[in-house]
Amino acid sequence: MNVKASNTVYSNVSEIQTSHASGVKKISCRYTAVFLGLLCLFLLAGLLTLVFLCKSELDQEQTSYKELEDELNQLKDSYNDLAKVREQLQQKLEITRTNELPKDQCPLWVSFGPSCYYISSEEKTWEESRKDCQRRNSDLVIINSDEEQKFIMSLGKRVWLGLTDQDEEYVWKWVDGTTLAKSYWYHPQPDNGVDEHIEEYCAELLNYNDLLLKWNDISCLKTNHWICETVSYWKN
Ligand SMILES: [Ca+2]
Ligand SMILES: [Ca+2]
Ligand SMILES: [Ca+2]
Repeated sequence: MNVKASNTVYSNVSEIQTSHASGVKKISCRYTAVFLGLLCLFLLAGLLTLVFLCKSELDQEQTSYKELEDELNQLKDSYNDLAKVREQLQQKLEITRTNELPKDQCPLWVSFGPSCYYISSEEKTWEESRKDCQRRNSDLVIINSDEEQKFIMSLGKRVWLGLTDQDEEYVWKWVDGTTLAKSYWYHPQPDNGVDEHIEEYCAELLNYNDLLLKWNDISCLKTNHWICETVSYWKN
């Protein structure tokens, strides 16, 4: 082989090697492109899955919130219904209280109008008398009308009334907390014990003059008969 032929062979070999290297590079680029394309697809799929999961969770939370809202509305409706029932029961109770009780509702007490009355045979202080009434599920008598005043007067006893100005001088209140509206004081009562030199915080019904059975203020520590009144059904 001469030199020229030898150079030609080397030149061919070099071209083949260059061509081969170029082919390897092209294949490598294709694989990289395919790999990147697949990677993008996986990322896209992952992103879509994440969005789907988040949306499902959000939907579930919205559903739970809606259920809670419905439950709250049902509870509000139930509360309103119960409030109506309570109001109706209160009205019925009020009607029952204001209706005249049959006589057999006061088997041991005296019946008058809507109330039952217990008239004591003993004498006690105002406070002790009141406690006795409370033990009998009642309280000291409250005069609500002329008729009731006349009825209490007709019993002919000097008795405690459920009336006091212990909280504020000359502001007379009944034992149920109501302020005195119509009164039956025996003139010049109430005088707060101006001649007795002792504070007078409790009211009594006098009986020393049949024509003038009216009210007097007196020391709560004096002893008197007392009258209990209840407007409820008999409980003892
Ligand atoms: Ca009364
Ligand atoms: Ca007084
Ligand atoms: Ca007095």
